[in-house]
Amino acid sequence: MAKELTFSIIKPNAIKKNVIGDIIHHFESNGLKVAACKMVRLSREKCELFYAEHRERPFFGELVNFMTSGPVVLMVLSGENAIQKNRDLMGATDPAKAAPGTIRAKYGDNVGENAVHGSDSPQSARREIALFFEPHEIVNLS
Ligand code: 3AN
Repeated sequence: MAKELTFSIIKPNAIKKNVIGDIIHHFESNGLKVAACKMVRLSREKCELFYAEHRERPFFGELVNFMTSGPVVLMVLSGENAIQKNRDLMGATDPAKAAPGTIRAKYGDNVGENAVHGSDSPQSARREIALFFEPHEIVNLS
């Protein structure tokens, strides 16, 4: 399996819990490396663009309100099978259904405020990374 890049967000509820370090530790201790990282407050425009595929869903407004309610940490993670590995470490979308020990089981509050985002496919990873990072901001880790 070749090295992959994936996109990760630590969401506002996790930032409030002061667990950025523990979440990054989940990644680093499971073979993923942080190839880019920044803390920002998302604009509504950028957030709506990011979640464009969910625009028609009933929870869209609530999701954008939450994701713009405080700072988030945006990261590019690098490693073997990084997209699936990150999703395994996050756990199910609904924290109540997430396997014990996963990031969402530990720090998710509900299906909306679920602590972390991770790309779900190589196409999404490419799109999401390009939305937030310039190529020169991503470290080439070997
Ligand atoms: P995942 O993030 O696990 O790939 P998606 O793509 O189904 O899950 O949903 C994207 C985001 O939309 C989720 N991370 C979550 O924050 C939010 N979301 C999904 N379903 C709901 C829901 N029923 N109510 C509120 N927010 C939701």
